Amino acid sequence: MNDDRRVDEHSKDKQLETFRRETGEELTTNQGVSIDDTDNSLKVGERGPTLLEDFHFREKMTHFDHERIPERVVHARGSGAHGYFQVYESMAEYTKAKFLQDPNAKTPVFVRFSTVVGFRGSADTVRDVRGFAAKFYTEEGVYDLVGNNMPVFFIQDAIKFPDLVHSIKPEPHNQIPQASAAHDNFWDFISLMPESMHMIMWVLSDRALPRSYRMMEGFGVHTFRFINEAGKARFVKFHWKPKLGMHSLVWDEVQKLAGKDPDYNRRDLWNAIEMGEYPEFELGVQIIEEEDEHKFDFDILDPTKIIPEEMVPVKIIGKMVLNRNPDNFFAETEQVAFHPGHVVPGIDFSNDPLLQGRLFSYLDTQLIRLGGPNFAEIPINRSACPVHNNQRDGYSRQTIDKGRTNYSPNSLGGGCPMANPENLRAFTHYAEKVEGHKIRKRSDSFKDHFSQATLFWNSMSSAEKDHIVSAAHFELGKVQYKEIRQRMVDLFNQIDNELAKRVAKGIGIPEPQPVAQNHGQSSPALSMENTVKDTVSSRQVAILAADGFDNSQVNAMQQALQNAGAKAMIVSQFSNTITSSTGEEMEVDKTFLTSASVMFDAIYVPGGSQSIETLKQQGDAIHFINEAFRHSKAIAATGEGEELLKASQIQGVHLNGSQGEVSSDSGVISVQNASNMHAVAQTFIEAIAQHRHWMRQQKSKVPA
Ligand code: HDD
Repeated sequence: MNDDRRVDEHSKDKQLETFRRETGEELTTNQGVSIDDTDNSLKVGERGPTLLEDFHFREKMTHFDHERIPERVVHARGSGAHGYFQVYESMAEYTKAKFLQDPNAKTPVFVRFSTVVGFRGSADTVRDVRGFAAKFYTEEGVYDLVGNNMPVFFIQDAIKFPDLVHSIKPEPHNQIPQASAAHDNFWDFISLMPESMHMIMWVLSDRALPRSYRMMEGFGVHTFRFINEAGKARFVKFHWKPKLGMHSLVWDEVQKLAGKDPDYNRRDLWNAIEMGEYPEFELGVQIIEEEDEHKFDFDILDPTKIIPEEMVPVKIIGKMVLNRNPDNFFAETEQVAFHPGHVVPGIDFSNDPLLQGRLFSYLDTQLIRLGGPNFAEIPINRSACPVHNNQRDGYSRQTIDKGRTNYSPNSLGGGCPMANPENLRAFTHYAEKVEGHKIRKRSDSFKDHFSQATLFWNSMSSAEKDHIVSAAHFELGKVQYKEIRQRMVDLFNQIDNELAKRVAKGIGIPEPQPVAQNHGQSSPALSMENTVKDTVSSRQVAILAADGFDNSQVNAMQQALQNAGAKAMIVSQFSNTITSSTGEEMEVDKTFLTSASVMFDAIYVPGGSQSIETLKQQGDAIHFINEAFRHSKAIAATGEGEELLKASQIQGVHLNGSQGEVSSDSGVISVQNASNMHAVAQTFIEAIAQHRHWMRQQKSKVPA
């Protein structure tokens, strides 16, 4: 018996290796019998009927017929990656969890990011919460941190989850709409569920449109417990902070991307890892002493509440690096089974009623989704440390348990496997003292549904507020029943009168009178404006060019972008090579047909009079510029490139770079005299790092 529990960064990979299979040369049946023809079924004569004895046909066909498993009832569409987690310093003071002790130890992880509402084949870029589920293969067993990219949830009690999900999924009579909350059923439900309003503010905000899975925060949402070696418990909230900062797309852009590249976020994650741009997230914790449980003006067991970072700082304790794509989507990303109940010694639950219900649902769902109780044997789900118990049999059992005993206590098997109360490594549930009457009732401490929604609204920049209001116009604009829109305006009015009036204006509802006083508090950590904006690492830049482009300008810009970690691509009319004004040839990476401005973070237009004259005649090139401008992206033009900007609708509105001067007003850099390409490129790079330039005025005048 090998009972070695040691786990290192490579343990999980080595375990998976035992299940991997390369494609061999010879085609066989599942029984290993060689096959001479897989293109023609066995028939009576060339034109006769197929024979039942064609075992190769039957096996091939039945396997195919059974290829699909039920998709997840929520979070059906997702993308996964392997990596490792490493703690920065021992957390022994707070928790005995082994993987949080040794800064030199790397624990293997598998992470799955997901959208919530859409079906498995739906588009990535939709307005939705994103799942952020991490599986840690620790030497004390599997630990799952099953979180989202928003720190609160729609409901306070898990018993409402089926209602919530029914309301947001496509309506049952016609299965419309796909991957969208913009329909009557959802807003009908929400308008009757004031506890959802804090979460609704997050869902209407830019957080619901991440530029990349690599550029969003993650949250454990609930309050959990850390338990240290001495048995002392503290409350803890988990946070993931992306090293690249938090960045989002804009609404018009996500809708276009859903058609141009429905796999946008999936592709981004995959490509980043293939390129060696490994996504990194830091793990942070907010720790609350047990005696401080009641010191807040909200209940820390209420999952519709955050603990503002200004109130309890987030202590950064380690980092996760995702450095390997899965070998097989189905085997790994589809079959991975997360469960908030997968905890290890040192981490425990709280009485949050949403968490308590989740502890039932996840195991239950895997039984139907993965076909029975043996899902923990599926390679991606296997613990990296040994597993021993008396659980046996069931569909597709893999393990060959030796010996005659499958019960406990036993004497015939030497009493093994044995639950040992002396084992200090064993999981011991925290002995919280609880007493009360059996009642179906919500605590009064869960009743304030609006203060933190107001806090969120107050914390937004003016651009973020604009986006929330127009998101509400879109979502509620799709709602046919006016009484639902009215009820929503009434709820927004509980948050802030200005917000309610602005929402009302766009959806044909009278502007309401104030009913509640805004408390005026804010939390700067909630605004994405305050995120990291110092890197262009892995950003995608389109260089628009045609025959006759200025080679030295393109080279200088490409080099500078590459040095800064960004990826520049030549976009032109045909997928061919183009020739510069001095005769150099350059490969075209993408065409106007195979790409679009929405797939890039920034645009550069180099000079070269012939190139610019050609591009000026191409509506696609003009559209590229207008659209990127509308989406507030950085745009640079050098030499004659400025003429292309002038030919677009952004002309006159924002171009204030005069000859020889480098200007980045509102992220548009236009320099006629390109003698100092170094300075231009640096200004452009700084403008890209800003992610978007919301301050641009008159954006709506630009047609795109
Ligand atoms: Fe859930 C999947 C996150 C509330 C029931 N949930 C699921 C996934 C994530 C979350 C990230 C996808 C995991 C994966 O990639 O496979 N869920 C959350 C968060 C919640 C939450 C952060 C609130 C704080 N969920 C929640 C409740 C219930 C569920 C209240 C039911 C009582 N969730 C499920 C589920 C899913 C699931 C039905 C579907 C597929 C799966 O579990 O494996 O059991």
